[in-house]
Amino acid sequence: MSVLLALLACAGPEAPATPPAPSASTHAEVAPLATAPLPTSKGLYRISWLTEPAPPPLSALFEIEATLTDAAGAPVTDAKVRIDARMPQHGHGMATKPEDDPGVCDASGACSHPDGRYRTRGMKFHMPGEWTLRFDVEGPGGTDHLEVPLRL
Ligand SMILES: [Cu+2]
Repeated sequence: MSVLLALLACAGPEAPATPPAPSASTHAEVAPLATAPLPTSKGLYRISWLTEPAPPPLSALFEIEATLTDAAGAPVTDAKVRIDARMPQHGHGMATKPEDDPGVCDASGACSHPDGRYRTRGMKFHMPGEWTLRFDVEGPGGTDHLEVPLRL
């Protein structure tokens, strides 16, 4: 058994002796923003988000999953979250029309978002440069929004 454990331990990935060289990727500033919950403008909610794929590609479709909580960190399941992106310096938005997933809906048309997760499909950053990702929230605590600057 100890031999097997030793073999398994040896099979694990080894830590690189030197850190990888800085990537020349234009996405370098996007990925770290995707994990930490950020307070919305008025502080009513917190939003964390990730893109699929991550980091978001240039000139290809991607999706965003946002997790919405109240200021105390409890998931908000019955809000509406609209996600959009613009290039403020160019005065234009996306060329695609993103669709916000309605969530889980019952026969009466009432929808909810289990665990406070909201998904938007059909996003595309069609130009490199400065983008602003915007989340508009209509929830039980009121309306609020979050803007996140990104550079592609
Ligand atoms: Cu542009």
